[in-house]
Amino acid sequence: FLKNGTTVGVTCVPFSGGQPKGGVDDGPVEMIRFGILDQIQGMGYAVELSDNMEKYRSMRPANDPPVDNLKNPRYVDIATRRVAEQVQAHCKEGRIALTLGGDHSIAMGTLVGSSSVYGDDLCVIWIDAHADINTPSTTESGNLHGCPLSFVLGLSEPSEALSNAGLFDWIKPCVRKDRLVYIGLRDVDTGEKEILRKHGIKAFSMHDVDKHGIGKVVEMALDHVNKDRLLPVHMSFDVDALDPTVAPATGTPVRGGLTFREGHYICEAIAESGCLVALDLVEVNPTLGDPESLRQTVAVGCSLVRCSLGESLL
Ligand code: 4U7
Ligand code: MN
Ligand code: MN
Ligand code: MN
Repeated sequence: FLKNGTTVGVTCVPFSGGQPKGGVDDGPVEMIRFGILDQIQGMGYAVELSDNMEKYRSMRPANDPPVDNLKNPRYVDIATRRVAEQVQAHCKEGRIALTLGGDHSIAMGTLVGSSSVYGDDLCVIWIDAHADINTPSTTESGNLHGCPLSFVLGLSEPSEALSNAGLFDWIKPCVRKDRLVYIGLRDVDTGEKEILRKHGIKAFSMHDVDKHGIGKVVEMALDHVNKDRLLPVHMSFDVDALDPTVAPATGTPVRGGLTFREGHYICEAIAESGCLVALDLVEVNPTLGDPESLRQTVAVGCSLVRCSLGESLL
């Protein structure tokens, strides 16, 4: 596994506009305070930190009423566009693009960025309790952190209201449906289930993890998107994929999630494949719960990042 000579390009995105709860915008700063950048450097990587992260907060428009039921659409549009530029720049330089969130709407940006460099080859491994594939017409909450995949897959024609407002028109379909795979699902909306079925998108739910074990599930997931283990992989890891006893400080916890080891096993296996080009670690919300839940969640987020970068490989 290549460490020396490889650079990790870090994009910190203190952003909470994709959902209603404040605090998830403090995810990146808490992970940095916990030492994630030094830890990555300590593993033998060079670290390139892009951008001053305060920029994102100042992007919030004064007036941002819903469009098509979507909340904060202008704010999400402008912030994710910025994320896309940052991630693209890292990928162009051959860095592993690490994005620390922030809520999961930022994956619109990270995937546009990585796919602009890796094109059709890009494989996406989405680790989450949720499918995050609602379209502007299926979303009931209107929270854009539940929608990023529908945008990058190009699942719906932009509505008139969205195109009139000039929102999200910079997102072209850029991820292939057969190169997306999920692990960890257990809270999928009815409309999302229909989308997954209709488009034949591969998903391993917690039921599959119970049935086959995590080792087999990760192998099947990689076989689906990346049979020969030669294509570039973008892993988007939502900490709510983990069980709330393992990662309590997150906005949309769901019981019955991945254990500490199952989560880490996924990251280790991806590291072992040698295919990782981009990693998102999102939905850490340091303001939810007591100080111990916060410390535990930040610590587990950092540890997942290190494992994805090969920490536990001997
Ligand atoms: B996360 C939800 F309705 N599906 O669309 C929605 F259940 O990034 C949840 O995975 C979305 O945390 C969760 O609002 C988004 C809901
Ligand atoms: Mn998510
Ligand atoms: Mn989730
Ligand atoms: Mn969430």
